[in-house]
Amino acid sequence: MFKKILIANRGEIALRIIRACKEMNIKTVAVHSTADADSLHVRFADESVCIGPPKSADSYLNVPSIISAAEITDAEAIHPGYGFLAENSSFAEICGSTGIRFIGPSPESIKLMGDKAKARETAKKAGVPVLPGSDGIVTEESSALEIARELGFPVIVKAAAGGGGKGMRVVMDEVEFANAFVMAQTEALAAFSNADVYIEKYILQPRHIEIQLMADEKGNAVYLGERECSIQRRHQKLIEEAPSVIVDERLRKEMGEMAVAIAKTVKYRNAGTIEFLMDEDKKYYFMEMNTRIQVEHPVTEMVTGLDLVKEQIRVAFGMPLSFTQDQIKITGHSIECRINAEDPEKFTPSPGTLTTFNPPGGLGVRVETAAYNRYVIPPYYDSMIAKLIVHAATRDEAIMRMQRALDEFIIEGVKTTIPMHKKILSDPDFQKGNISTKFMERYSNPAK
Ligand code: MV4
Repeated sequence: MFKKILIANRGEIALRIIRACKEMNIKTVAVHSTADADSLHVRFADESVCIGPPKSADSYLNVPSIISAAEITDAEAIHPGYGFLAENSSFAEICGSTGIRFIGPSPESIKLMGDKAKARETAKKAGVPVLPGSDGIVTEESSALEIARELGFPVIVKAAAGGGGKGMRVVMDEVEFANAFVMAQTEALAAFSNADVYIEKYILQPRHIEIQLMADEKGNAVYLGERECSIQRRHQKLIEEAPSVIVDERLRKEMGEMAVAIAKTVKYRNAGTIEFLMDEDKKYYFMEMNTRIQVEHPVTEMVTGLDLVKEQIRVAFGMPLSFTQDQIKITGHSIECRINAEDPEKFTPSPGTLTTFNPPGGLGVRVETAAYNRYVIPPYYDSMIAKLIVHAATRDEAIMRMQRALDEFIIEGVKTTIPMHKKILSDPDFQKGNISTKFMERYSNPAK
């Protein structure tokens, strides 16, 4: 096994990875910006290296500094966590060429799935349903309009280099099309230096359901069930759960096998997620693949009893998967609330000092955080300060447990999303499982 791993991240995910390493007897190297010198990930790692000033571009995204840090500490592998360099194919390639194992998929897989138009073609080739849409990218406005007419409105124009909601334009009718198409191209060029866009039929009230995958270098790939991630706002997920109320045993197997087919088609390795959109008739369509460990991975861990980060490290070392498909059983129900330090009305970040930080506990409660009493939230990074995860026998019990845990979670000094989570958890539609990606819109606008 690896003797030493460098963690190219900060916050709760850096701690999560350090914990997995400790339990595997692997030494850890933390990297940090000057703003994070007093962070728990620095404190709990065996060694630490300061890699630059506060701004992410100068520190957590500073590839030469991170590679140098790995070289001077003799780290054999780098775990990128999520965000920052996790889906940067050049970084994965540089790791490889400097003899450092990147704990994740190959640079080729990252690059392929980073191009959402190519990812769509790959899914199609694997026999996975995709939404009716263009064959690859469309450059000419006239042919784009022709395709949109054939699909029938509404349609959505998406940036090939986008994902996660950036560079998308929904077009409700023909009158808006030409303008929206050019706007999408212009936005894509500005945001990603790549104007490529493609077109899909637009689903009005989809659910977002994703399948967790794990694959090794020997060609084994398994699915670990689904996560329901429909409760989101401005393309930021707020609550995730496993399993989804809408997915039964048969559908889980079918979607799982579809996800595995994509993994096998591209010889995928390590952790990955296939995102699907599901319509009101429970028809599902491939949307994107995420080539990283995700924020919401704990809900899958809670219902499978598996440690996904340890498994990532094992397969990156070249070991085979430690479980087979028929050993994976979904037990009970898990919910995660992302606790952000932000003004819940204005959606603006709320940095500052946590004058009180009292996380909940008790049976079936898990808190993933790097915050502590008197911790100062720096203004440079994202606003998530904790993930609160519960596990219980049933969804109803998990909801009750989450409500109890949210009541115990006392954070003072900054505004947080805890009150918003309490409202969602007590919403009759949420409790019935009657949710879609439009839930938060209807929620903040009772007229809908
Ligand atoms: C869609 C869609 C409806 N129809 N594509 C948003 C993020 C990006 N990954 C793709 N997204 C969507 N693509 C078609 N053909 C609706 C969304 C969408 C969405 C998807 C998942 C979760 C939240 C969402 C919020 C708004 C729009």
